[in-house]
Amino acid sequence: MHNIDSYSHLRGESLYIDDLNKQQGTLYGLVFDAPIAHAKILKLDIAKAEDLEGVVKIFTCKDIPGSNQIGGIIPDEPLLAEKDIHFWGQPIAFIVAKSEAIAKKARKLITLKTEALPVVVTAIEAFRNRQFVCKSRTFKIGDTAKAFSQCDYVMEDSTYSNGQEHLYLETQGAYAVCKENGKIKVTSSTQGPTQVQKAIANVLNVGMHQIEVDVLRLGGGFGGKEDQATAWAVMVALAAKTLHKPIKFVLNRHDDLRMTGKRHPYESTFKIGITKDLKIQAFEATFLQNSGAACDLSPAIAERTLFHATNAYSIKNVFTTVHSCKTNLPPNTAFRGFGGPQGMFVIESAIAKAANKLGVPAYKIQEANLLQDNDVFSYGQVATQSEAKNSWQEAFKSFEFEKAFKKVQNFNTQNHNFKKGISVMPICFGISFTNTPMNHARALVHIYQDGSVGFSTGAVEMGQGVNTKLRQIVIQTFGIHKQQVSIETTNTTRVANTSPSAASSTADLNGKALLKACNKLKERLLKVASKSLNCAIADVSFKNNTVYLKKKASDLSWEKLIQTAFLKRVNLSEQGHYATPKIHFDKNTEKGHPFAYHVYGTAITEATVDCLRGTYKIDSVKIVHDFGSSMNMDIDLGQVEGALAQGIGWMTMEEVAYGDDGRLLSNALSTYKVPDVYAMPKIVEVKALDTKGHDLAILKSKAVGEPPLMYGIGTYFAIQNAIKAFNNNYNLKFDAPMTPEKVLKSLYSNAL
Ligand code: LUZ
Ligand code: MOS
Repeated sequence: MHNIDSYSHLRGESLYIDDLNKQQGTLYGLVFDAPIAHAKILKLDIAKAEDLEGVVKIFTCKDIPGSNQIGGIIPDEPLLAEKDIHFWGQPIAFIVAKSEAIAKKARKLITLKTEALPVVVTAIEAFRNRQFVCKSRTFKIGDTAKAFSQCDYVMEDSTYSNGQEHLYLETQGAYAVCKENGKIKVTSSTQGPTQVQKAIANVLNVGMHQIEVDVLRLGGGFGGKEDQATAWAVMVALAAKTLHKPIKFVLNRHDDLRMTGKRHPYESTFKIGITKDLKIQAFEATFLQNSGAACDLSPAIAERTLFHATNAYSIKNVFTTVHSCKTNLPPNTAFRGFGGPQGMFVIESAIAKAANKLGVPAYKIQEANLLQDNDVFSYGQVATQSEAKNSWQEAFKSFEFEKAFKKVQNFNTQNHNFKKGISVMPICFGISFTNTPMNHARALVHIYQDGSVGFSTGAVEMGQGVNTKLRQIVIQTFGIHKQQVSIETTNTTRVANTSPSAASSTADLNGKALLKACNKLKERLLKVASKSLNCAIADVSFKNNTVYLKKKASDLSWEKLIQTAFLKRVNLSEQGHYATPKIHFDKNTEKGHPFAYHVYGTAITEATVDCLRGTYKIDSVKIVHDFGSSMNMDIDLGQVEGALAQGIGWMTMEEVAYGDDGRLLSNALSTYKVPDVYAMPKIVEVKALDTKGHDLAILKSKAVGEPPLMYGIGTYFAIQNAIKAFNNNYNLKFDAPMTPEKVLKSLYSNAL
């Protein structure tokens, strides 16, 4: 089935916050933010700005009726700064005016006197100062010290991976309107409607029942709207409540880039121990996460780094620690992969380092250590239905790896100014929120008298196609036409207490809740049908809008059946609740079974480096991916290709840059390069691994949002291998992104 949004997307008819019908009298918001990264506020003067014709009110922390606090995990993040500024772009005041233009003028009239404090922008500096946003964590298994002493080779090095800007096409925004009796409705571009509802209630000091949050769809999220859509929604709600007026606020791109956090940069060190037969006996890593100025989702992201620190490998002795370092950057946040990619880059770097030392291709080491059933992860979960070897072998076979590897070697002996590199990147990604209590969802289904169906879940559509998958579930269960089924907006008054649409789990959690609701209705309707047709329930089924009797169409149509049920006063509405079974995790022992299942796959990447210029082309990425039993290959392929592009961007070109003063330098698309169609590999091939799928995946169709991003890591090592082929004296560096500047330097580093 096509993505149900493709029709309106293509015609420009899909609605976003900026397209909503505005009520008469709508006012416009704009944030006045900190023009300095770390300081004491001496004096904030809004008088002149407030006097400007058309300015209605300027809100500061003093205008907050409840708690000036929007921190999700830890309450360490004020909505509007009070006495101190902790990052450049931190919201200080919220201007409400009759037009955006007036609000912009007013912003220039606000003056701020500050006393500058020392600015920390790197994780290492914060680490040395012992500045953290939360507790450090360690996962360990076996005895690394003992294992290292028994290894033939032990290597250590450090790595860096930079942040990444989400660059959702739709910037952050929200629209608030007043309803009767003090209630407020906020339409928000958020992945987490309940989170927004809760934060608004807290800041306004009202119950959550006073606040309705509605989400139609997002123009992209990628994690950037899991936590960080909240502030703007709270601001418009605060203004609406105070002024009894509708308030709209959509950030312009510059403001959005400056004020919001990004993927966490990581500075890491590793130590890897390996034996002559290429077995990785021990692995240690210390991850310094650049968390920014507030906690946000950093602890959960740090945790996922540890969960994925050994990627798709079985390593018996592991000791990994992560420190969430507090810096004066905007709070860094969720981004597709959620700390997993940062962890995987380090183990892949360690393997590349070991391979270089041993004089073997990295794939030999990777291959010798792939995860098998009954292997134990450092966090205690036992691997089952591991597809690490299967996807690896399938990729080698289908894409003729040995041949391709030799071809690259031949090319390199015959060419001097161009060199090719090839790499293999296996992935293993755990599916579930690592915070076990978040793994549940609900759905609400109404069958109307005419047989059409409307349903709601907690899932937020952000381009990933979840609405299409959900609609498929209803269509399949009732055996009706797709035109008869529509999905409603995500709304906190219809489906409450939702987890954010995140962790690749949205279709699994909401889909399973929906399936349960549909099955309850179906059971009821089968009874009605069996009575009408005077036959056993077991003989009845629904297909092609018709009730089937023992595989033959009866003359009872779906519509007639629904009418009959309605007249018999059968309940045609139902809700479903799903909580992932089997999962648990103990944060004291750091052991458990946090993931419903893992997603696997293997990517083979080839790149060509222009050794005069330092530029490169990704020739091909060929992937065998574990979709389980895909319920929608069109959508799933789109997810794999999109995630790959985003992974390649992170690894090769997207360079988030802050000055030493904490100011964002890469503050526009002229200074921040995202992959475009020319940056994509000339060839992208994706082959589905043939498996039975997993029972805890929706209709056995595995989660697909995040895992394929990590195929992009292969690009780094393909380019690095090409550099090695050109420059014998090159000392491997693990410093992502691998920009052409860095490639050029590496090509000629240590040259005589
Ligand atoms: N969000 C979250 C996530 O709150 N917990 C997670 O485990 C997670 N994983 C991936 C992406 N977002
Ligand atoms: Mo996320 S990184 O919001 O799944």
